Amino acid sequence: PQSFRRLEYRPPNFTFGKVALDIALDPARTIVKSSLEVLPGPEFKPGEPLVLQGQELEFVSLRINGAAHRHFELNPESITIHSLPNEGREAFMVEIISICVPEKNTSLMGLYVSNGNFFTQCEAEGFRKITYFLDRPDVMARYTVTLRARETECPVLLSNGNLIHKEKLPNGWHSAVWEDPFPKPSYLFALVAGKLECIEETITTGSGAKKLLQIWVEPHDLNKTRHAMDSLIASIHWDEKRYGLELDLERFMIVAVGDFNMGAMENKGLNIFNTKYVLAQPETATDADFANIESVVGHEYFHNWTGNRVTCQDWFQLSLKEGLTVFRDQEFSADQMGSESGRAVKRIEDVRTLRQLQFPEDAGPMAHPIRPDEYQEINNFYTVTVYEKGAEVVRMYQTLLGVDGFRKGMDLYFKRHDGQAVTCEDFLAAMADANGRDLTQFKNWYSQAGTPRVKVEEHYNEASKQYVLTLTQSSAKVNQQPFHIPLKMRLLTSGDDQKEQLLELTQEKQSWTFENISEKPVLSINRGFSAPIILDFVQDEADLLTLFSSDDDAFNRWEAGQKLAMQFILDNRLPGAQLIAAYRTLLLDPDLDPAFKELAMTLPAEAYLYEQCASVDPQNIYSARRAFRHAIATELRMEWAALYQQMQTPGDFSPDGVSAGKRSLKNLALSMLLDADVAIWSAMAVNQYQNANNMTDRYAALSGLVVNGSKQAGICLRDFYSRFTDDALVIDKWFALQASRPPIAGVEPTLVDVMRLREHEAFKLNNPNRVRSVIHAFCMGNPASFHQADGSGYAFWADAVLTLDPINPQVAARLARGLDRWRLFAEPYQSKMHAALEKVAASKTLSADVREVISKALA
Ligand code: BAL
Ligand code: ZN
Repeated sequence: PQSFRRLEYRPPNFTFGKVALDIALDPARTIVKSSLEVLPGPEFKPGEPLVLQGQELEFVSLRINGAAHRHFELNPESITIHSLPNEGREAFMVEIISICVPEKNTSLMGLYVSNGNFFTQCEAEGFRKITYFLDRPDVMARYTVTLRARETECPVLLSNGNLIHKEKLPNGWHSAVWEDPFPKPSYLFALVAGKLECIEETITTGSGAKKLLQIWVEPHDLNKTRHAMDSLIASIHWDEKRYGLELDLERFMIVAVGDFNMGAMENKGLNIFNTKYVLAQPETATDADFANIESVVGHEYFHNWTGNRVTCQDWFQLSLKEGLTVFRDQEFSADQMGSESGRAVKRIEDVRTLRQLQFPEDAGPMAHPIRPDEYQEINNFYTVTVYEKGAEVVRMYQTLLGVDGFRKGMDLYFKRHDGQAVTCEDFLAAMADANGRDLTQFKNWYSQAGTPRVKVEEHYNEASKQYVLTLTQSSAKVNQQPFHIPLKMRLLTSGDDQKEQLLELTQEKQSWTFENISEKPVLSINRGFSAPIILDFVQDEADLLTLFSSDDDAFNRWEAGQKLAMQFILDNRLPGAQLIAAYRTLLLDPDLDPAFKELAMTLPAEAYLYEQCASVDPQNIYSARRAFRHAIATELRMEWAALYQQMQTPGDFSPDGVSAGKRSLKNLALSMLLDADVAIWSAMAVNQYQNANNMTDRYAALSGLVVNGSKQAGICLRDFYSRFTDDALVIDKWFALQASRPPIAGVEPTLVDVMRLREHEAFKLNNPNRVRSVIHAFCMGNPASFHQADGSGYAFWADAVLTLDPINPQVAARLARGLDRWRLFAEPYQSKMHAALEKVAASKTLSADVREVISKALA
């Protein structure tokens, strides 16, 4: 297989000025006429041919400067054009006509049909499936797009930028012309056509300009768009206020589509979204859905500056836009929480995601730096490392430079690079130069994979009242250079006189001496998770209990609780009286945010526990975690029962952070009560299921019944399906809940259910959301049911990867990641996983996407 290497980057030999596309839309035969103004590029050499990428296209004709041109070769993935006018020294026009077949396109890259409407997805390399092109992010051009279609089938015709012309054509066709005033790379191109309707609003931005905002959906979904519109408006205001960045187009559109590989896509002025991240109303969307919509709408909108106005030189730089934009959306969502404790809740959730998903990736066969050096298929590098760890790296700049210093760096970044395609070094240089800081060592975060470990040693001298802290960093991989690690810390003493400080660990080993420390302090370190590291710090239970009950840093308070629970579970111990008392105190504390309590009482995920083990026995971990949880459920049942009543949110539903936090604690209480005694508490859960005025409560009740094997589960599941049969996103939840059910004694294995769900009339292999709700949910989100000693889960996985690959390589490759950590598992799991991987590897027809993932897992 071909590998692409970062250091082999060469600037393009040609580039484009103006691009005019004329697209006659037909599901079976879309004709694309592309007129390209070709100019010498930065690496121009006279006489070199022009090579344009193109995939799955039927070539029709080529003209240069108006005349038919015969000097070209066609390959499956490109066209090479020779004998260019004047050897290509001056601008010339290339006109190519080609045909593609949207209705046959199940990969959902390029132009495709979903529910009768046309959509595109071009990032990273989908544009080449629409027309022949220099399909690389450092070729930025100005686009004019003419869309033609039958008016009855496609009354709505959308593309990037501003609508400049509409016209009726003969034979029931019509056309629309869109012009995007900003040069852009091809990955930001989009078109949408079909039977859609929108809600719209006009807003005035900081400079006084009026902007038209639209959210386009299928007509029956119009009543579920308000929250996305509110989120968009909030995002626009936030980016102005926090970064001084204004919307630059007259019109900004979001379109929802039910068939989509990713969450959403930031095409210039025409964001295309998975319906999952647009559609919400209280009856059909959970609090998590509302929060995700706000965050994804923000994320795509923020890309308009961090990604679109300043884009990536090449795909190795992906984290330049993604890490930065995730950081921005995290900060936006945190601000929307409206309080310090709300911000902390958001931070804990983000770190939890990082540690559950990114830490395993960084320790497994697909580990890569946030800026990878090599890839076979770029689609495989839209990873939690590039996104979430990338965001942590951006956050560390802010920690080191301060919020104001970070803003100065951002200002300089835009001043220098607006309209350019740049690199991660350019971002680092802007941060360094704007603040007069040498950030040379910080570059290691971009080039070294693996989660760094920091060992903590403390020495308190009673006589001299000195406290010495020694930190030693070690990297996960050999031959790595020390990282520049910002660690927020505070010494907690009864005198409360020590302030929070920022330590910068830059050497392998460093010590800090603190004077006049009146008593042996309790160390609170890596506060707010200021660096994405693993702390090797053996803190005794008494200190952890102190932190859990009184650390003023909410993140570390939560962290202490997680560490305590983790130690107990890994030692297969049940919580003792002291820990139960600490939990009780926390639950009864009237000043604590309910959302925080819910996080503090939620145990570390199995995936995170696995990473703490030298050899994983998944069933042992599952049983130990379950027993620990059952003890908390039982011993605190009076508190859970009281909280269940106290946390009711009567009245109209509101998805705000405070109400959502109350619901989350109430529903945790319900789930604990069901865990304590399903026979007693099922009636209350059924009552909540039947009378809920919102999906959060209805779904939580249903989930509690299913997960705990209640006798009422079946009837409620059937009721749920019939209530929501016509709502695809809710039916996804119905599928996902059953595929995520853990093993229950006396109930048939979840895999049997999953096999049945795969045969269900509403299951569709072509729809990524539906596939993810069954297959990915089972294989990647249900460890205790998936990891069976007989290997049945792994055999199912192999079969699913092989079935999905020819339909949609991206969806298949995600699933293929499911056995990444096979070497970490004990026998018999390890051998059975290996056999499943070998089975997939033996296929002769794997996509490049799946081939890369499987071969790296086996390497
Ligand atoms: N650029 C791909 C989708 C996203 O990260 O916004
Ligand atoms: Zn993004």
